[in-house]
Amino acid sequence: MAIEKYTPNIVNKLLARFRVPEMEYHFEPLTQGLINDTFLILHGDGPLYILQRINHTVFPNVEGLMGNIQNAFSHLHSTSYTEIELVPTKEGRAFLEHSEHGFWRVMTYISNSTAYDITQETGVAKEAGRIIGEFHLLLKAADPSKYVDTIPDFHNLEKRSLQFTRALKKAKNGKTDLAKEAIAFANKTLKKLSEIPVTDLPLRVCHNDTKLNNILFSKNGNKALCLIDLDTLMQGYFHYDFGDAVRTIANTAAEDEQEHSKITFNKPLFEAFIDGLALNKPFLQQTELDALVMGAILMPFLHGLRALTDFLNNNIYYKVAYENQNLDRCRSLFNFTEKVLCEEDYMRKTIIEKLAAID
Ligand code: GN1
Ligand code: MG
Repeated sequence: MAIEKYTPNIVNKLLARFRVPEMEYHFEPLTQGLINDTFLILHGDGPLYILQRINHTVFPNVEGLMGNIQNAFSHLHSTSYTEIELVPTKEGRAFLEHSEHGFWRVMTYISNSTAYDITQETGVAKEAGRIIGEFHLLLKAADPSKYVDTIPDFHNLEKRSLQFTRALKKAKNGKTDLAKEAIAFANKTLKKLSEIPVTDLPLRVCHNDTKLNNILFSKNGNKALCLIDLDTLMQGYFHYDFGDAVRTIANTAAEDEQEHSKITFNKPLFEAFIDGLALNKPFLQQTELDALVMGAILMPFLHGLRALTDFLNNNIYYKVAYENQNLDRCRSLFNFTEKVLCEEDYMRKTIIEKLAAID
């Protein structure tokens, strides 16, 4: 159901099923996410918790998903990484399964924190790189095979391509006409990407959704604190996390920006991001370094392709604010992909300069 349907009464009743002190709470819906329903829980002026309904259609294995998060939390201890805690239900479980309202969890809110959808600040970009590096460094010890696939083939281009082709076959002419240019770009880029050989990459526990607004920063001082939204935490390759970060850090426009002249590949932000990553580089192997440029192309393209597929499927996956929003997202993401494609040599050079010199 739409997020507005959760009345204060329902939210309070759900919250009361968790081990939180009994007092007066009020809440604010947080509407940035496209999948889950999220509420900030406050007491007076102070935000204390995040209460979230896990979208069970998108994430059928909630038990496995929560197990992944608990497992990862056991590795994410460091003085330079802020820990988020899961608040258990009164029965001691990591999540609540409610007969009417579905699956819910509660996490502690990190006080004086903030997140950015986009940034112009190289300091923010550098910190984003540092914290993603730290996240991977800490999870280096984790065994990927112990993590369930919360969404199988999430970043598998071949599977995403099949879903796209299927949607294309079923879509009405009006839709395919409107998306004509995007469809042509999708076909051309799918061919190009399938020709790039990628071999011998180590499987890691990845976040798989490392867009900038999934990084918490301190409100004053712009220190990156930690990564949030760990639903897609599962096996993956490092270039997924790299590419998804680049798509939202080196691009200073919104994901669904309709004015394409505002979409740019910003070199100072890209370089700052790599500088931050370099602070924690010991976890990266040569084959992974070699795949980074491909990751920076793959991820915006893959997201654009998914948005296009959902547009053709009549918006069955992502929340949309208006009918053609998925097409706008796709066009914007494809436009950024084109701009990234022009910077292949520059990215390769920068990566070698800043990351490859093992000292
Ligand atoms: C979805 O709901 P949110 O914003 O956390 C999507 C991500 C995309 C994002 C669009 C499970 O995440 O892959 O990056 O929308 N998550 C899933 O930016 O599909
Ligand atoms: Mg997410």
